[in-house]
Amino acid sequence: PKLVNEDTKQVYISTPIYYVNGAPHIGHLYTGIMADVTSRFYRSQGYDVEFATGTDEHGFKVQQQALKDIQSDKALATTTDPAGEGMADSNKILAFCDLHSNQFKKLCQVANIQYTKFNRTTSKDHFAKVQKFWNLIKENGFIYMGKHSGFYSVTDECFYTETDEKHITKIDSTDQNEHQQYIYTCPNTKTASKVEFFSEENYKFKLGLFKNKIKEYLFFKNNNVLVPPSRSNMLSSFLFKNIQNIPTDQHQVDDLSVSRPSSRVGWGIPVPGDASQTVYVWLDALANYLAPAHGKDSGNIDRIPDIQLMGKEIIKFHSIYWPAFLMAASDKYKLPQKIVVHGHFTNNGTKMSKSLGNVVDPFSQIEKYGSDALRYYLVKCGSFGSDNDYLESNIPLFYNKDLADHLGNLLSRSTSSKLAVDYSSLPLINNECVNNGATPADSRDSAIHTSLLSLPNRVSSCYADFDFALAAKTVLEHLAITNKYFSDNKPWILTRSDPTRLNTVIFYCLESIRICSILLYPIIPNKSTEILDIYYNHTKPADYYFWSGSALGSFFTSADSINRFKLGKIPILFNKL
Ligand code: ME8
Repeated sequence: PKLVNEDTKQVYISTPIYYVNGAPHIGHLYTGIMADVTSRFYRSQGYDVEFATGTDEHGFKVQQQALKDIQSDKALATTTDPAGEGMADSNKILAFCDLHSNQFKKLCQVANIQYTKFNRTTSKDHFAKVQKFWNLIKENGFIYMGKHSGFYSVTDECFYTETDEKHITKIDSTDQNEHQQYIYTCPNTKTASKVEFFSEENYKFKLGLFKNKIKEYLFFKNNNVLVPPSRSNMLSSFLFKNIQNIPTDQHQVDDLSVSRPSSRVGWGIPVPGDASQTVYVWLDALANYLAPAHGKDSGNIDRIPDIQLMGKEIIKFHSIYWPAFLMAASDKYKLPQKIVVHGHFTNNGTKMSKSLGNVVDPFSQIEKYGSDALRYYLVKCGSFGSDNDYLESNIPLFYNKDLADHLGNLLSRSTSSKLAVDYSSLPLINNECVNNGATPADSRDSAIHTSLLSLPNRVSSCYADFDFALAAKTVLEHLAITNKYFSDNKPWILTRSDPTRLNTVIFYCLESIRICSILLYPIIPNKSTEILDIYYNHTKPADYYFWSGSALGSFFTSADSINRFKLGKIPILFNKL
């Protein structure tokens, strides 16, 4: 598999920006970690990485929740209003947004998610971005004033389509404003949520005109944009209605309403030149991805993420609306190359979501198990193809079984002082075998030698394919081979009977630990750094996280590295959880 932008070695990776209507949960952390693994992997291959995440702070849903919390939560009302009386509603809403946005930022910090940009849609530069983007689309003639009536879902911040309306029922009650109430029952999950009926004037975007170009971009150009490709099923009904029976040119894609009356949704960015309308929260949010031009050949056009990660429920917004907006704004934009879509974490089979109130708090999980253990768990059991139940008991289980028993055990037994290894003999072995690709002199070393030699490439292809669970599994398999190699060769006997053979055996074990730590670095950066610090005397991980270059080549080649290794006191790195 190929990496993106192999010519420029620059990549821009993004996560969705999260609604601030509540605190972050495990699902949000999951996407952040998948994006962080991607970006650490790309850095390891020598790329200059831009990694953007952030918070989505406008729209009806946030506005509604903020007003509710401000009313009911005295603490929020007083802490956000130091002057006491008279703070404008919009300032209070902003204070509410600050509170939750900071929690998302804090989560990145404790989970070791190394973003380069944290976008907030309430920031000044975002305001300018959205208005500029709107104007480009408008000036190109793709936005017009129209009328829209239909059922609106506050949870999803979108109007339902005709097909969805089959699942909407009238219920026997009205809200405090005497509005008729409706319920939408999701045909897949059977969950019910409230929807409202609106009939209003708003600006519309000529989405229908882009149908064929979008199809070409997603399906016909052979660029494999969607990862995994099976996710395209979720778009077929939208783009093709019925692929088999209806000729595609006879199927109309409806235009999309892209503004809301400010009287209903005031919390947002005004439509340029018409303050009676607020820009639709999804157009507003998607514009967060536009980043300043970068690099020599980019001209003046904004940068678009090359790799976009997200949960499956927002695939339509990212693979249809977003490229359509971009195409409408300018034909110079370089469309996203990979739209990487993962399943949901569920709680006892039900999707974890703020609206349903069944979420797991990521902060307490990190406090309890440490960020590496949680990252490892999420990578191992989260899957891009399916949904997965969050099973807390598996966090210590996976950590102990895989990392402590395999990597930790190998590290402690190979560095035991009882073996009395003479490290100064190791470089010779290195130069003769692993480094120059020669076959080992002793056939007892063939299996581990071959496995170690091909490991970096095998693991790289898993990362490049976004199959991080398989990357970890591949490393673990090599560690299992190494542990068996250790036992089979009985170094505790060799130390008395055959010191030369002892050195060979220990060399392979130490090289395996070193290379496996580098390859696991994107997933468990803390532990890998601790281990690699024993090998390398470096102050920043950048020095050893490359594995496309010489860093992976060899370690036991200079007297300096041997001295460092000898002097380093090996601490017990893996305390079982
Ligand atoms: O949709 N399992 O924000 P959001 C896995 N603001 N991932 C989950 C998850 C779960 N149970 N729940 C949430 C929005 N996520 C918009 C996005 S982008 C221009 C605007 C993750 O707060 C997953 O990445 O509802 C999902 O797509 C995202 O959080 C939705 O976060």
